[in-house]
Amino acid sequence: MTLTTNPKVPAAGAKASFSGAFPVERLAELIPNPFAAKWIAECIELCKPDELYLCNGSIEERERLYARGCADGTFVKLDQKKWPGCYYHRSNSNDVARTEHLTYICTPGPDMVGPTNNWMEAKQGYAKLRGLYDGCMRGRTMFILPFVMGPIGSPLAKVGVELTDSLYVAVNMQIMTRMGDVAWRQLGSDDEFTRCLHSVGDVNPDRRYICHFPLDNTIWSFGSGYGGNALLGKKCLALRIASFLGQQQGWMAEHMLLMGATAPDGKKTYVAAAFPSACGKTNFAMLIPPKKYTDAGWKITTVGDDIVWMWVDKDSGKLRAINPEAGYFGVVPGTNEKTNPNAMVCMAKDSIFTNVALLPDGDIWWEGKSKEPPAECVNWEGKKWTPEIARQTGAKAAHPNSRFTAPMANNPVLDEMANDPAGVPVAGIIFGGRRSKNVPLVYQAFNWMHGVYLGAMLGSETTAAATGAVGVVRRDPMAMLPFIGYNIRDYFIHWMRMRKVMKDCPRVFHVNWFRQNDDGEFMWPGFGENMRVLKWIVDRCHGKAYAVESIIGWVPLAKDLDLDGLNMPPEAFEKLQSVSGDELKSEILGQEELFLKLAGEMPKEMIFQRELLISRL
Ligand code: GTP
Ligand code: SPV
Ligand code: MN
Repeated sequence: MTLTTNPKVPAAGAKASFSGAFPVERLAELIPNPFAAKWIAECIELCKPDELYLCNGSIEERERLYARGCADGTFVKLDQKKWPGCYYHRSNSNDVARTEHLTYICTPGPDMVGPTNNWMEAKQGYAKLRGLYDGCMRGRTMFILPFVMGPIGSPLAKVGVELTDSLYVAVNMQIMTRMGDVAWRQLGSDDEFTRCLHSVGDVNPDRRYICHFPLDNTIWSFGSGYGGNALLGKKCLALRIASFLGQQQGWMAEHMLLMGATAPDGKKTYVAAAFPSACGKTNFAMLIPPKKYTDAGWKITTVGDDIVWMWVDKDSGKLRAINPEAGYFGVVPGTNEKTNPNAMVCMAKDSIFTNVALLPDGDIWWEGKSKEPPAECVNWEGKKWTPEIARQTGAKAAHPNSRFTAPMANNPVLDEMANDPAGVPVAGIIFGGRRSKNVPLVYQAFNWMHGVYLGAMLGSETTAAATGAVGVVRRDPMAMLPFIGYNIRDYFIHWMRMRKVMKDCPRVFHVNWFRQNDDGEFMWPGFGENMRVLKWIVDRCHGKAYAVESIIGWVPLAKDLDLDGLNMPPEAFEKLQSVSGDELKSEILGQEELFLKLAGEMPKEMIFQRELLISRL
């Protein structure tokens, strides 16, 4: 049985594809596509693995791989009463987040990648990495993972084949993608698939390269086993390569969640939201509304929590979207029954936990799981951890970027369209960052072009999802700074041009759940209470809710947004929404960072939007 296959697609006529180890002589027989077989043979010759293991994504296969992983130390089987089907993995402590400074776009010349990407000349990139791959799988197994990104049958669905020497990557990819026969069937006799080669190497940051060759539809990743660096269907294919293809072919790949909001009258509105890494996408995508909303008939359903692919439907002229993934690779710390009960259900079975703390009885813990920490555990670094040690040294039990990998089929509020190849219509687009100062809770752009400007100028405090300093405000356009696979100038232009092919475009909004008062406390309760903001947004999409025009955009007054039952007096809300002249000036100065980076290449529409803002000020 294959997981998360679209039931609408007829079953394969052929027998289920092979799963397991096989000798190289059987390669041509077992790999149904000649282009894939040829490429795999070349990679085998380069990497020289001891064993080949073809995956078909079945549950039975996953159990076999978990058993292997428990035997070789990749996994620890958790207490199966508490965590049925769940396994624990601890990574190398130097390999716990995306490494943006080691991530490259490799093209013939630097102009294609622009000022926000690391560039490597393509031939040099291949040469450098070929040296690293040479013999790197001696004594190891090469797992062959055929997968599809996107609901089966969707016009945008893309096939990839990942070759990896990491068993951890193999099982994670089984959860995160649609794997096996579906991929071979979609590929047919074509050679259009993303060639994904991955080796953990010796997990040495000095020999770590995450290289993308968009012109060859190829990804070469070496030296890291971390999600975004190693699960190549995710950020590498579904964002960097896909954004490049989308720009060429007239569609969009974005770092967005996608959710449905069903109102009491039964009308469902889909919105997509771009927040940077570890800034609330998974939480927002699965939110459980406050009781009075559910009592009234509101319901939130999840299509996706991290990535969307969007295109303009020819007939309606409206934007539609799919989630290319089949699972969630979510931030664990801070997740509990109060903040995100649906995520707790998602990870309750058949999931992988990476870099949380392990208890002696096979249970797990993380900061924010419960008020009471365990008396003793082994932390993400494999060291003894007690609350006392934490007090003395500041050591964390779970790494701040510890993650769960869970099948989206586990989600109790999975949207009924999540597997539908036709996708869902997008009525609203939300941009949001993590901003402790200066940025209000919510406002709406005047129009698409102004919305593109707001997205382009998005600022956010850096998080533990990428290595480097945490808490520094940086410009993260559309939450895509680390994921645009080409020149950001062309990316902005692509966003503006999309308007021309839409008959009716989504309304655009800006939110910030993270504003703090002078005591460093969050001014907005967040999580489920974000429903109140979402309701205003949904109503605005249908031309219903009230707002007043301000310098920055359309803003709700206290009376326009439902604060009933929140213990938030109107003055507190106005404070949360207010932006002083000085705050706005400092924000405009902060945007300068991006203008300087693009130097003379910032599209003139963006310069015009800034001039308009300054003149309003
Ligand atoms: P990636 O998977 O890295 O792309 O992250 P994400 O955008 O899905 O972020 P996620 O929902 O996992 O949230 C990241 C962190 O922000 C978690 O620790 C959450 O508890 C916290 N968080 C999410 N939503 C809110 C909110 O509304 N208010 C506050 N204060 N914290 C939040
Ligand atoms: C992010 O960093 O935005 C993530 C986690 O969603 S990873 O897939 O590792 O990039
Ligand atoms: Mn993400």
